[in-house]
Order: sequence, then structure tokens, then C-alpha cells
Amino acid sequence: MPVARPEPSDARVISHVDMDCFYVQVEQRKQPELRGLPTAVVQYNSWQGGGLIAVSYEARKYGVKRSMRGDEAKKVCPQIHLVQVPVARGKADLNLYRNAGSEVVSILSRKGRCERASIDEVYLDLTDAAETMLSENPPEMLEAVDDEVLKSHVLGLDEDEGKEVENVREWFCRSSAEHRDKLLACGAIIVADLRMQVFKETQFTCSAGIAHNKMLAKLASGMNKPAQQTVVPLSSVEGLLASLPIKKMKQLGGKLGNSLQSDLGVNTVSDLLQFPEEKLQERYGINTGTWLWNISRGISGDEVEGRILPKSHGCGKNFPGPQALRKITSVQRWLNDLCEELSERLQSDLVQNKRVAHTLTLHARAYKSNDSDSQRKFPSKSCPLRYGTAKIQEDALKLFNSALRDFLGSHRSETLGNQNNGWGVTALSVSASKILAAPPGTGSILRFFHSCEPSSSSSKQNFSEIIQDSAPLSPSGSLSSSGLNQAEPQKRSTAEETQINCGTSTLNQDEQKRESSNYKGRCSILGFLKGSKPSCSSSKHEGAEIAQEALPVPPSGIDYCTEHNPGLPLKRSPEEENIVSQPSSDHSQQRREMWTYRVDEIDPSVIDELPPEIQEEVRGWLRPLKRANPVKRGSSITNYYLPSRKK
Ligand code: TTP
Repeated sequence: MPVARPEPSDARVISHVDMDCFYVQVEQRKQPELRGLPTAVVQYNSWQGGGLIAVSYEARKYGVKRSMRGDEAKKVCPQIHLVQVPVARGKADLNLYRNAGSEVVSILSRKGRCERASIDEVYLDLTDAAETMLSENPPEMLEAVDDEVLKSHVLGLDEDEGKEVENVREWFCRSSAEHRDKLLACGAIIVADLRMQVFKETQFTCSAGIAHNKMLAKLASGMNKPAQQTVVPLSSVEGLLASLPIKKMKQLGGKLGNSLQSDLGVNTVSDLLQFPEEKLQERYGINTGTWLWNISRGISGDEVEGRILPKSHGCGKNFPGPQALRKITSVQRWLNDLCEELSERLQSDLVQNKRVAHTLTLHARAYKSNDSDSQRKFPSKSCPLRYGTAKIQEDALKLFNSALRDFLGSHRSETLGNQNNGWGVTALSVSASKILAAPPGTGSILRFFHSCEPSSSSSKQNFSEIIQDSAPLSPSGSLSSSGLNQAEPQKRSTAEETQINCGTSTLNQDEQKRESSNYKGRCSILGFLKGSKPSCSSSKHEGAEIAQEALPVPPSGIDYCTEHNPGLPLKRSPEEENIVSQPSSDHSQQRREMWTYRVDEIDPSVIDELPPEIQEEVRGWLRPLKRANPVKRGSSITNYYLPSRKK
């Protein structure tokens, strides 16, 4: 549900940084000979050459899109290089990309509060850094402005042909500018510098938006890709939002956006401006009404959360069409694999970051061949998370069985047997959420880990033995138990504990400051891209196409692995779409209290971690208009906001 937070009266400088064709860049770093060539990353599935999940900008020029299969991509671009996603346990293994994302985060977090929003995007609050720069080293005093800064796109700036760079330089160095514009200019200089550091240290390019709030920064970051940044001065906000379709706004992609269109005839953000706040409140409630009124004016008080570690861990796999799982034994086999991976990631999170997850959730998508109740979805189920692979596997299977019983509307044991009773599971995932700092007393466990190789099977086994029985499942499904032995006395000193914490990818603040002040980059990332290979284009026209192509069309049959935001959406197979429905029998008295979710008990933070389609579904149960779908990344905003500047 959107939350209307007032914007602070003091101007903030917020940036949204989004990696360019991220998985492709990661693969190109591994195989540098692919740099600058049309390349796409495909899901390992061999059907029609696999599903494309990331497409290089060089390939996009030929019309290759994420929605295509490998074979189709080869037709439109015969020279394309298709790289397979790494596979582990029979499914996509995203660790390579996840770790690459962490490298970038550790660099971007050097200058201010940093929120890792997904595997490849972060928000930065650079207000303090910008204020410091403005008071100590304002742009108008700079001897030279970096090329990367001069390549910024400043919305609303006069863009006389041939004078773009001069105009941008003038905008950055105006001594007469308003304080908030000067702050934005400082923020943009800092972001350009950070982007260059990312490029130097990781070889990855990224694009950024710089604005006074998260919403505007996010809208701007996709406007000029790849390897460029866009600044949104306050005076340009109205122009940016005016013709933007309402459904492109964050949280208006779903039911709320639909209602605005059908009930109020609102199609663009400027249409929304005609409605007084009271009217919107009357229709959608006080909070949502105010939120709508605010966002139509570019007002958003959302804060950048200081979080560089994922909010949850999730592993899932799709089983489209004929691959659907029809036996409990098959489900169990896959659940075991998914839980094993989840358990490994939980263990390394505990060792590296001293964090403990508290909630295990199982989500699935399923069909039944005799279903007339097309509304009945496979319910998601949660329980307190117990550490140890075997325990997670056991609990996940119980959650699945309970959910299947609810789904089938029958408690009869034969419906859960191994014979096919007309049900099939087309997607399965497990996630661990409510991740909090490990409670005092886990020091000895951590020390135990430090003396072992975390990934060795013996350490895993021992770890399970240490803690697996410490937190029995709660029959009520309450989320209070951590799964760790909280009675363990704290034996580690604060200094030692801190040392463990620093085992993550973040540098300490002093090191970070030294590193960044030593950095005197004068290179231009875009220049590098243009110079290195012939095919990189940055024309405005292409920018619009690129942005449109970036709208994610989920490939079918893809697996996903999530951190904070689920990366890969589930897609219904044609077989599932065509299922004929039949009445289901009443099974309410057979519901087992132990695993049943009561809607009002659902922890909203858990919902955010689910695959997008399931999020929508769960929110639908909660309240029809409670929260609409978030807008997908890579919005095609350039199609609606006509930039006046040509390159
Ligand atoms: P995006 O940021 O949406 O796209 P991108 O980085 O590939 O390209 P762009 O430059 O337009 O931002 O997604 C980041 C990565 O997440 C992407 O490289 C691959 C993965 N991903 C999927 O696997 N499936 C999907 O449906 C989407 C949207 C992304």
C-alpha cells in the first residue's frame, strides 16, 4: 500500500543507480572478447535456444529483446553471442551476478546512505556529501569539470545543437543558482565520480538519475542508458511528469492504476492534477488519496534505507507446461534442492554478516485439472525458520503439503499421494525473510564457523547439529522464534564482533574516503564505450527504443533467485492458462491450524519478498486496492517525456 510520507522541507539529493544490461556485463567481464559485441544471457533451458534474460545494447540495436528465445534472437541478429546462465542443482545459479552486484554496492556506498534495491540497482542519499561539497568546494570554483559530469543530461535545459556541453557546464557552475539546484549539481558530480569508480574497479557501466527524491531519481535513471546520468531540477519536475502514463508510476501498474483509469478517467499524471486532494481521499482513503495527490506533483518523502545487504533470500524454479511436477516425491526432490541452496546462503549470511533469518515461506503456482474455482490460488505458507538444511527441507515440505491440502480443497490423504490426482505444480520457491542481527549469544557459533571452511560439508553438518533443534516449529505459525540458541552466553568482545561484521564487502568509512579522494578520474565511460567498439550508440532516438525494450517481459520457464527484490517473475504456461475449472469440495473443517495463514497475520515485509506475480496475488487477498503492482524497471519514460536535446 502506498504510504504518503511528507517530504522534508530541506532539499535532499537522491540518486538511483541502475547497472546497464547487468548479467551481460558480468559475462563480458568473464569473457572480455565479447565486449562491444551483440550478446545476450539465456536461461539454460534448451527449448528454442533458451529464454533471453539480459540483452546487450549492441544486440538491442538489431531488435533483440528480452522476451525472445535464443533462436528468435539469432534470426534477427545472426552474429549474436548467447551465453548460458550458470547452472547449479538443475537451476539457474545467480551467485555470480549477486556477488558482482555486491562489488558495485561496496563502491557506491562510499559517499552516503545506500539502499540496495535489487540485484543491480541502488538508491543513494547524497545530501550530506553534496552539502559538504557545496560549502567546501562548490562547482563554480572548480578548475575543470570532469567529462563524465559534462555528459550529464539536465532536464529542462536549453539544448541548442552543438552547445550541449557548454550549456551543461554553465548549469553546473552557475553561482546565481538556487541552493537546491546547486546541491543537485554537487550530487551529480559525486554520482559521476562514483560511476567512474565503479567502472575502474569493476569494469561495469551504470546509469543514474539524480533528483530531490527517490521517485524522481528512479524515473530519471532509465531515461538515458547506457552509461549516462540524468539530473532532474525542481523546475523540470512538472514537465517530466506531465505526459507520463499513470501506469508507469511506481505502484500504479496494477489495480490502483486500473481504477484511476477506469473510474476517474486518469491516463497521465497531469490528468491526476485536476483532482483535489479531498476528492482522491474520498475515493481511495486518506493515505492513498494524499499519496496520489503528492506523486502527481513529484512529491515523495520516501527515505533511502541504509541497507546494503539483502532483505531476504529466495530460491525458486519454474516448471512450465509438461515439466509440471505431479507427484509429491518430485516436489520433495526439488524442494530439497531449493532448501539446500537457501540454507547455504543463510549460513554464509550468518557467518559474513551475523544476520539471522526468522521466517521461512513457501510459494508455489499450481493447477488442478478439475478446477471450476479459477480464483483459488495456491496459498503461500510461512513458519518460523529453523536453521539446518534438513530442518528447512522438512519444514518446507510440511508447508507445501498444507498448502496443497488447502489448494485441493480436500484433506483426503490420497489427494496428496504419489498418484496423479489432477494437480500439477508449475513453480516452486522458498524464501527466508525477517532477517535481523544475530542475537547476543551467537558468538560461539560464529567462532565455530570461523574455524571451519564455511562451504565445506563438514562445517555445514556441524552447524546443523549445533542449532537445528533449538527452535521447534510454532503451531501457531507465529514469527517469534529465531531458530538460534539464544541462551548461548556472549563470549566475543565487541571488537571481535565488529571484525566479523566487517567481513562483508563494505570498506570502513575512512578507507572509503581516502580511496575516493585519491581518485582523480578524468575518463569518460561513454567515451570508452564509443571508442572501444563501433556499435554503441547513444542517440536520443535509440535511447527511447532502449528504454522501451527494457520493460521486462518475463521469459517463460525461467528460474529465479532473489535477494531483496525478486528478480525473475513467474509466468503461467499456456497449458495452465487453458485449465478447465470444476467445483471444489468444502474442506474448511479439515484445515489444520498449524500451518494456516490468517490474512491479517501476514507480515507485510514478507510479501515484498515474493515473486512479483505472487505479491500481487497476496495483496489481492489482503485488500483489493491496497497496493498496486510496482512499475517494472527500465521504464520507457523517454517515450513520454520528449527530450529537447539531441546528441
Ligand atoms: P534490469 O535492470 O531490468 O535490466 P538490465 O540490467 O539487463 O538492462 P537495463 O540496462 O535495461 O537496465 O535487470 C537486471 C538483471 O536482472 C538483468 O541483467 C537480468 C535479470 N533479469 C532477469 O533475469 N529477468 C527479468 O525478467 C528481468 C527484468 C531481469
